[in-house]
Amino acid sequence: MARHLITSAIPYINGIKHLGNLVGSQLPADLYARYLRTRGHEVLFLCATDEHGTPAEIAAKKAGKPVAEYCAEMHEVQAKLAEGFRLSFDHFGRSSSPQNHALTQHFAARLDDEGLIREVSETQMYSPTDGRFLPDRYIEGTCPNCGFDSARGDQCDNCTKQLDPADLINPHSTISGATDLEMRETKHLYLRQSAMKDRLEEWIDTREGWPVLTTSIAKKWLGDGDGLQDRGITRDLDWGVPVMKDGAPWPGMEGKVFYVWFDAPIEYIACGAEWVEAGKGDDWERWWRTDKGADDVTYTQFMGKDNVPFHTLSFPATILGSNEPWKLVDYIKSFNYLNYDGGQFSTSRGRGVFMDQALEILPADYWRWWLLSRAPETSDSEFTWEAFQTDVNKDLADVLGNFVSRITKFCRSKFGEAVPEGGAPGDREAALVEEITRRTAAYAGHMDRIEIRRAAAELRAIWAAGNEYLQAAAPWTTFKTDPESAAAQVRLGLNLIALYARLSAPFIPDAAAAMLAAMNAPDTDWPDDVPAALAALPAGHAFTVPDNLFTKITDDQRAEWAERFAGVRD
Ligand code: B3M
Ligand code: ZN
Repeated sequence: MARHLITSAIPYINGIKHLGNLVGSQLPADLYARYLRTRGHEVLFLCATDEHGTPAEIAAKKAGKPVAEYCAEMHEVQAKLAEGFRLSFDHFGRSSSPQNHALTQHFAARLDDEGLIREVSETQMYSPTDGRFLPDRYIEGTCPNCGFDSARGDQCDNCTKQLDPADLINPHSTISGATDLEMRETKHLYLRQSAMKDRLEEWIDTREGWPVLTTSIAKKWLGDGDGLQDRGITRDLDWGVPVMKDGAPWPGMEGKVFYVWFDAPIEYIACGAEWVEAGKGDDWERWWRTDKGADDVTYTQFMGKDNVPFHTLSFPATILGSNEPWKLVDYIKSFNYLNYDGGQFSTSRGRGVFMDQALEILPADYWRWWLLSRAPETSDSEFTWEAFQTDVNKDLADVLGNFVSRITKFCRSKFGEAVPEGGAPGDREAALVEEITRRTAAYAGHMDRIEIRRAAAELRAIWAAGNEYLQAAAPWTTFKTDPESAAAQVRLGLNLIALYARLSAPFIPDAAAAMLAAMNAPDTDWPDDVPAALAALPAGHAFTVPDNLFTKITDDQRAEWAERFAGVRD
């Protein structure tokens, strides 16, 4: 038994996430956590909402609520949706927690004591009307290059030229529309990442077996010479972790907060403390401090590819720079993007299916299965309603659901609702047991290596093997001439259902629970000995016929949903 710490990238607070976000971090992290638990490992699986920064402030303003209140509400909304998708976090924390405030300030102080923080003076656009400095993307104006009238302060979307807010003609604040903008001087703290280039490079070079997607992105940013820039870790905002040191305002930094990307990864650790505070655990340091037992923990992070630089460079720089024995990540599983029906999911335009909408139309297992079995691991992948309908109907309804339904109903009609006795397994049964044993080992191998699509393909093959067996053995025919042999066939089939439930639970936990309940087989442990597991339910063991596990998606539903989610979400 090993100890596994798992974190998923923490979703932004400013709105409900779409299915592309879900499959890029939280869902695969949950799959892995569930799998490791069934293997008997000790798992701590943490996630949280990422609550600071300008987007949170703006979203709160739009909702007409104080930002703290908005975040508290949205946290609850996201927590409910996570439950709906059966994300089995040990704790779902908040980056705005007192624990994260304290830890973020602690890390900044440590970095300062190590000589890794410097103060930088810069000029930035200030809006007296808004009473704040404006981040580049909240300034718009006319592009000096092409004349496009809605160019952003960082870039013109029309001609793609990179811009500086000061370049814009007639700039205005996109928050208030104010045009009386002025350049003002402001001071910020910078983390001297450049001074840590060698340590970071050495650390990354010693990471073994990382996915190419992860290391190539890290290497690119480490780059040649100017790759690793010093990074501003403070902002002129109201909402965030105040820049303080040793409980007092940081001289010269009054009224400022830490940059959201500085405090967000620290929340992974703080979330452990929140988990203890919530009474769910009693010692978070044995997961997070290598001097307190965490050196035998394996730490795996899940995230979309756009978050990789922050996890391979910025956050490790914070940890290494602190010179304290915090646990560093062992393996980073990163994902490409899931596209939506010929384009991209878009939060701003409401294009695609969002977590709340998904659960309104179908149970979590349908989504979990499809998203995971098509996870964008080696390249971007695409959600289409046709593919979704085809896969759900075939894999879940025709293969798995149908197997469970046929075998239980046939048994009930001929032998009653108990595992039948009599007969003995023959060659066909032996061949099936051999195949399932071999495939279960392959499946476990993929799950151990977090090869999600391959794991799903193997699981699908395991389900299909049962169906093919049933088709070939045809107990309904056998029964007419040889009821004893039919009894042996049905006995194996019923045992397969219990085995399927245990193997499938990480992907489709609700269906798996329904299968186990119907089989009256509460054992959720991993079947280490497959042949033994396939004989575990003895003759006479009572079961019930479960309700249909999955309902097929009709063409009408498919057409209706395709239309409903193509448009703009209000
Ligand atoms: N909130 C971005 C995202 O949700 C960001 C991740 C933070 S991980 C520490 O993709
Ligand atoms: Zn332009």
